[in-house]
Amino acid sequence: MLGGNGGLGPLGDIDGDGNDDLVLGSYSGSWAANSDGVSLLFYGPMGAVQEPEDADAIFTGYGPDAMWGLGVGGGRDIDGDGIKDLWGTALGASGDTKRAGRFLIVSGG
Ligand SMILES: [Ca+2]
Ligand SMILES: [Ca+2]
Repeated sequence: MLGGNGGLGPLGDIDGDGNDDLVLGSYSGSWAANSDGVSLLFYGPMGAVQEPEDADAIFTGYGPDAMWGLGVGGGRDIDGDGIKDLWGTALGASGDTKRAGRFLIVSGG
């Protein structure tokens, strides 16, 4: 089960197939490995009910207590390649002891 803490973001058409896509983030709950966090990407078209197991891509691994998935979204071409991108925050990830956090961009396509 995904935790109740996280983001939900419409992406527009991130893979260029003409169907809108969706990203769901959660930084708590069993899918999020405690507070490491997880984001699930679903390519459209989608049914009325989407299970986490149905995700087309799962993003994890930004470190213990990274809280990846707290904020997720997309729908804009951030890197200028003409394809909409996905973004997310990992507030607890920093790679150092200051825990500065990271803003991550996943290129669409
Ligand atoms: Ca799409
Ligand atoms: Ca792009």
